[in-house]
Order: sequence, then C-alpha cells, then structure tokens
Amino acid sequence: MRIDLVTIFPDYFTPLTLSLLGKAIAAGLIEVHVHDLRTFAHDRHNTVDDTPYGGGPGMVMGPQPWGEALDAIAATNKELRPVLVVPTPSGVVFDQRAAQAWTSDPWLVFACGRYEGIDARVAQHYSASADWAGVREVGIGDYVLAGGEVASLVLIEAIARLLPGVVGNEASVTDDSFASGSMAHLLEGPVFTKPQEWRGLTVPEVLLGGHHGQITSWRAEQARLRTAQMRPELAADLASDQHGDHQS
Ligand code: 6GU
Repeated sequence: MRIDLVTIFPDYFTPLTLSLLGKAIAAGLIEVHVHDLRTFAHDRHNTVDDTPYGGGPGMVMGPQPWGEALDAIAATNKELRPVLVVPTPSGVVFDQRAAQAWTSDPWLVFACGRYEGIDARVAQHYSASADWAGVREVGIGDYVLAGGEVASLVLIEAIARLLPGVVGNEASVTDDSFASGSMAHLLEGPVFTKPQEWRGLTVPEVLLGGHHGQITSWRAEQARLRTAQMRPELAADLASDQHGDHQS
C-alpha cells in the first residue's frame, strides 16, 4: 500500500518510522511519502489560508495549494488512482469495518487540514476527477482536534496493522475487540501473564488448567461482561442482532 500525506506540519509524521509501522515501511509493505503543503504556495510567506467567505471566526485553507499538491502527487503514478482521504470532525466516523475495507485500497492520500478546514471545492473537485478513485471525509470520534495530522496517524495505524505481514501474529489481529467473526462487536476481556500471584492478586484458576474448551467459554463470558459494563450500546446491538431485528 502507498500512503501520501499532505500537511503544513511534516514533523507530525516522524512516529511512522517507529515500531510496527516503521518495520512495515522498512520491509516495503507500506510506502509513505510526506509532503509540505507550503511548498505549493507561491507568495513570499507561503500562505495556505485566508479569511472565510461569509465571515466568521478563524481561517480556511485555500484551494490553490491543495490543487497543486494533489495533482503533483497523482501525476507520480499513472498506473494507480489514489483515494483522497480528508480527516475532518464533520466526516463519517471511521471504525474497524472501514479499516478492514480500506486495506484493499492500493493508494491513500491524506489531506491534513488545519484552522477551520479546507475550502469545500477541493473535496468536490477530486470527487468528480477521473484521475482519483474517490474522496472520503472521515472523523475518528465525537470531539474536535486541532488538525487532521493526529487523526491521519490513527487511521493509518488502524489500517496498516491489518495488512498481511505487518503484525507478526495473525491471530492477535483477528481476535481484537471489534474484529469480525464470532466475537464481532464484543470488547476483549482481561488478560494475564506471569507471575501467578502479584501483590496478593491471583490469575483466574480456569486459565491455569489447560482446558481449552473451558478457557474459550470463560473468555467469551468475560467479553460479554466487559461489553455490558463499558459499552452498553454495543451490548444492546448484539442482543438485537441475535433476535434478528436489526437494520440493513
Ligand atoms: Cl478527522 N479531525 C479533526 N480535526 N478533529 C477530529 C477528527 C478529525 N475526528 C474527530 N475529531
């Protein structure tokens, strides 16, 4: 998978060289290119923002540098059509299902907005462009961040760890909270390692016995309890799914 990021803060993306993602990049499983939006501005101060039409607080990122940056990126590979990802709190909320679906996209270009966002004609233009595979405006939750950079890191980590070969142990991906399969929509229960007793606290007996059937049922029950406690709305979805009365 190829990933391009356009930002006025390229340094936000140095963490991509660390850990899991860093290894995936080094191994050639993911190719990452970071672009400084300001290099596509032409005035003396490399201005990328201006006051909003209609008035109001803050500044809006103008379409000109975005258009030039995105066209230059698309022109680097005429074999593939990139998807334009625009992280924004006013987008559709990204979830594990989206992360899984996006692993099939060979090329994602992230447009990281700052200030009050990017002139709406940028998303409109690239939605209609035959050189692009579409535009996805996505948010990562119901709160507001200062810009799209941290959200892009979140999206990239969620997608990249699902790519074949990125996480060493395949099962650690398929057993996750929110993974599809028998445990879909359940949170993961508690986990334990050595020592068997720590500060007077012991490991549940069932995990020590080596009875795999009992361990599996215990874990399933713990997952249900944890979901009911932490995410009652997910537990309710699960109950209605089981009664066959859910939407779509
Ligand atoms: Cl994607 N961007 C910003 N700026 N804030 C957010 C967000 C994205 N998702 C939730 N809040």
